[in-house]
Amino acid sequence: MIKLIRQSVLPHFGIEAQEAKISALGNGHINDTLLVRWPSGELVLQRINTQVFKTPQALVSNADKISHHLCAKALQQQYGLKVVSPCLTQEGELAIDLGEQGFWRAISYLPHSLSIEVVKSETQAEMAAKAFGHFASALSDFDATELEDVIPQFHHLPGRMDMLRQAVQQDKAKRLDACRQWVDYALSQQSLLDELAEITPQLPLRICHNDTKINNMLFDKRDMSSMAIIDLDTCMKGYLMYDFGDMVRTFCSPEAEDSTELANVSVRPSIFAAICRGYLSELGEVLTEVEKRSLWLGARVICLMIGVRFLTDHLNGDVYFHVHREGHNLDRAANQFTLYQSLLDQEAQLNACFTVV
Ligand code: GN1
Ligand code: MG
Repeated sequence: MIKLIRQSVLPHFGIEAQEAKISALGNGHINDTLLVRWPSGELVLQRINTQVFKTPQALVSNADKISHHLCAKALQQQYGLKVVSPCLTQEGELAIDLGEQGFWRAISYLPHSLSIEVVKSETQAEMAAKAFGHFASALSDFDATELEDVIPQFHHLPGRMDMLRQAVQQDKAKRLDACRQWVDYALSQQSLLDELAEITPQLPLRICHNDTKINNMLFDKRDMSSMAIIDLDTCMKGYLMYDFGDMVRTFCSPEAEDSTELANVSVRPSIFAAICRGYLSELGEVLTEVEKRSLWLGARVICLMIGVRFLTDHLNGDVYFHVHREGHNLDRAANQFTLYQSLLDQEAQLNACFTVV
């Protein structure tokens, strides 16, 4: 891949291939992300996974529109974070389509930035939730119809449950027997679908980030202040309860998403409370009453749904998420179902956090 980048990608950005140092960046499960450094600059290069993002041109165009909007807000002193912007090719394009050899795009690299994988303190959680809330608030006046749905029905639990049922039926990788217990667990959570069907029609569609993982918020490593929200790949219209839910999912556990130390996987209530404080400090005035009530549901749906997605991919033979070991997707699913169960077990205590805010 490095040879291909040097020969066919870097020249489009006017970068002298021999002078460039290329290294892997981040922990994405879908795209390949690299940091390219050369004597007079640096950028982030990505090969978009076109099996997952079937309209990559829409993805780069969406991200471009969002970064324009945020830059305009920043100029009016209404957006206080840094913005990651696309780096155009020498031909003035947002991406390079090399067909079989990939769809490539570049974005600016933010010096002094730091991402974390596990939240260590309430302060980190509150700051990150505030940053994601600030991002959503800055996009609240953006015309949602301008963005294409890069992945239709992305956060759609009924559809994800159907995909799991189909994977079970096909059992393509012959792994069903060994994970039947988790399949039964996931399918037994049907009642969540009824709750969802009742509340969803009452919610406004807004521009959402749709991947508010802790490692998609950058800190400034010089003083650990909030720096930027990154990974605009799945920014599209949706329900903010899911952005809240993905923060709960990725901030609250003391273990990484794929840890097999299931005894340690649980929701830390103090971190949950910090997310509520941070997110609502930015969005308290923007959200409707029903939206506020939907946040608890969003947390449960997101945790269950990602478990369902990992389990489905395990049954299908690991064709969607990158895996780094045998059974990786099953480990992730078991971890996320455990986290989901911990949410259910602490319902009363966690729900009380909303009334304190
Ligand atoms: C994927 O590739 P990454 O890490 O940005 C996935 C998210 C999941 C996440 C799980 C397009 O995001 O939906 O929540 O993995 N992105 C896509 O960690 O499916
Ligand atoms: Mg992402």
